[in-house]
Amino acid sequence: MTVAEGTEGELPASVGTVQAIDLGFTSVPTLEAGTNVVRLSNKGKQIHEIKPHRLNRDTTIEEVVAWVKQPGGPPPMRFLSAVASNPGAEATTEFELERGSNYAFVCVIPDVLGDFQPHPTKGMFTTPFVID
Ligand SMILES: [Cu+2]
Repeated sequence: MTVAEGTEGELPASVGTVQAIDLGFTSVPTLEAGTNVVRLSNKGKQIHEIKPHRLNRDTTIEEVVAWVKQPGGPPPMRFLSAVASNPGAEATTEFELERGSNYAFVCVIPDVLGDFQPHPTKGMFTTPFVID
């Protein structure tokens, strides 16, 4: 698809920005229970995404990464939304967070500049966080 003309729009207002690099996240805003709009800023050289995941109770990020690498059985998490962005670009995604639940941002894009393994296997996830 080629967009030949039109006016540039603005992204929706966000509570903050998650910055993506090759291959990790360098900043995550403070989030609260309820609706959150978060901006993804891709400073890497390949496409990245933010997928906020709600982790099942007592699930570790290592279990999430293992499941992404080789899915089998019920997933230990549920993703809430997703948005991807090309290098140098930005995008937003909106999702709901619940008090007391455990979350992490994960990018499951394959490493197209490397061995095509999903990015979480290279460390592209955030430390899980609980919403107070
Ligand atoms: Cu990525």
